[in-house]
Amino acid sequence: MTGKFIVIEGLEGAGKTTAINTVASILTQHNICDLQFTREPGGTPIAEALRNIIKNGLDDEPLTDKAELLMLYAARIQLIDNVIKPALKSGKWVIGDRHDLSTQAYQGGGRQLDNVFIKTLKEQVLGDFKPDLTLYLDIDPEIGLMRAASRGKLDRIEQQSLLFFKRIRQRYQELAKQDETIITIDAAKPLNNVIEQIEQILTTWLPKQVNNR
Ligand code: T5A
Repeated sequence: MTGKFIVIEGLEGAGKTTAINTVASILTQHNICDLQFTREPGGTPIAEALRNIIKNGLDDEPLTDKAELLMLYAARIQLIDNVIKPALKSGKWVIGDRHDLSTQAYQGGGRQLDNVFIKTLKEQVLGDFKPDLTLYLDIDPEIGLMRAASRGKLDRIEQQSLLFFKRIRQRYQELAKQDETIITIDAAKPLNNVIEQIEQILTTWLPKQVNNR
């Protein structure tokens, strides 16, 4: 019996932390208690070191957009091969704070890197590995960034322009429409409503997965 991989996606301040806790609590209520939590970029010592560079830079050396992209895939494959795949194989369910959809949205939409380049890299690095379910928390970047800013100092990516985040949201929305495993949640609603939306989605989705295990 292999586990399932559920990913939470969205802009900064979308409420991913609450969503992750909600998913974990619903899984536990369904007697799925062996959970592995991951975050991207990060989740292994090498991937965490890359996360630090991606979020904060290093010694004022400019980090190019292509180098950022390559680091994200390096971090991702470290995490997939060393943590996610072994966990799934052992029957654990994995709850991911971001995954490849972030790259499609941030580096493809936000940074406007060439989509063919990203697609080729993705295919070569990830093959056909993908989440079983992605919950995309859709939020206007002005609201999300305001929430994120209330926590204090902004990191390298959070300091980008509003236009950058608008492009990211647009790419997220486009990709969510094209893939039925990505479900959009209105994250502008109050937290209790966001929790209700997640409960409704999982209540429909989970029985099908558990029966297929
Ligand atoms: N990145 C990542 C890429 O560019 N490419 C990639 O491929 C990947 C994987 C990662 C950064 O790297 C980039 C994206 C990111 O810039 P991160 O810290 O993992 O950084 O991600 P962030 O999005 O920056 O994390 P945040 O903590 O900002 O977002 P969350 O987790 O969505 O926000 P959360 O849950 O902490 O909520 C923020 C605040 O808002 C409140 C919460 O209580 C909290 O105070 N809030 C609400 N308030 C009212 N109503 C609601 N519905 C609310 N939901 C949350």
